Amino acid sequence: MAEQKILLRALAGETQAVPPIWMMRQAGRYLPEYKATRAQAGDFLSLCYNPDLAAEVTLQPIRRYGFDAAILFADILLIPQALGADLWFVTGEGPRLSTLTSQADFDKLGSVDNIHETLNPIYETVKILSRELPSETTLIGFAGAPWTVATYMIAGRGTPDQGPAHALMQENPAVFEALLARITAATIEYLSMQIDAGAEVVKIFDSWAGSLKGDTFQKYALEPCRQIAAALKERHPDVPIIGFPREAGEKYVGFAKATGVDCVALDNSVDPEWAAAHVQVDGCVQGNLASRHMVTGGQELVDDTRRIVRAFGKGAHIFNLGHGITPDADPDNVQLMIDTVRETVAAAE
Ligand code: 1CP
Repeated sequence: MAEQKILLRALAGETQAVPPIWMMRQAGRYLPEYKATRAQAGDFLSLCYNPDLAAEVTLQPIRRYGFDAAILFADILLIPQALGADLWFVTGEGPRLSTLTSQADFDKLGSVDNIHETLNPIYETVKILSRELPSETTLIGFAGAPWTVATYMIAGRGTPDQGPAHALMQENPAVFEALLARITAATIEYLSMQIDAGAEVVKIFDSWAGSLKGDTFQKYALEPCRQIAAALKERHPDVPIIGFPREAGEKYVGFAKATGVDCVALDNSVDPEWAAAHVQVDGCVQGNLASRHMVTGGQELVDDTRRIVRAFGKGAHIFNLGHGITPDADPDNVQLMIDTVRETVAAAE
């Protein structure tokens, strides 16, 4: 049997001399080759739904940097669109969707059985990637977590405090919970199809988990993630799952055990030594370099990278940023990060 890929070994709990490396949003506007392919596609959604071009932009950062994992190029907002919400992107501003604030709005959503009509091109992209990726590179599929996806569906756009979603949770809990259940069911089918098409790992992005306080975190971040993980593990027991309850703070502790995910991705607000002691004790962790270093570079990038590699070096770790790389990042700083990870390990030996 071929030796297992290094990212899969980390997810299985193995401590490695050099941690596998990839980067959230590694395909994106900081890369000139991405901008060129996106221009060829026309707009962002046309790029997502064009399997050849979506595979191409997924491969670009692998060719440039040799990352240990490729993440499927798509977006978490394709699920709302597949459920019948209108979705468009306003240049320079971000996504816009039809809003969902009442039972009548909820009743207009389509059924989970019909999502694949919209999402078939995404499975096609996964198939192309599993043929074309280098044999040592792991293919990661993904979806948004139900709460994060719901925040966009309810407000119709990104919001700084997820206010409209919190309001619906208070004012109409029945509709709010029905929406979360519909997204949860759709996400299970979507990720399962990605796995059937060749995704070797899946990641669940709960970018707005941090705004769920008290028992709402348990009900609307942890529980949906547990349901998705349980359903996927039943169908695909060998496929590892990465959970990312961003800004969960102390609630990162025990998250992997409570949900059944194999790895917890950490944002950059948590201290790496603290996370090694309290989160990594349960298994693999991913993260947690601040994305701003990809813009500013220099000695601070080197120092923080070294600190993270050392803090997590005694357990299973996937080196990554704490959030996505931003369009103003300098591609040379990404190379500096990769070189620093490898040199730090060599220096410690
Ligand atoms: O063409 C462009 O540059 C548009 C920017 C862009 C990109 C590159 C968007 C719009 N989505 C993506 C791709 C994307 N989105 C990936 C691809 C794979 C990779 O990482 O390389 C992934 C995994 C996502 C996930 C995603 N989309 C999240 C979760 C992760 C996170 O960043 O917190 C979220 C919240 C979205 C929604 C979204 N899509 C795009 C934007 C600008 C946003 C955020 C909108 C907002 O909150 O205002």
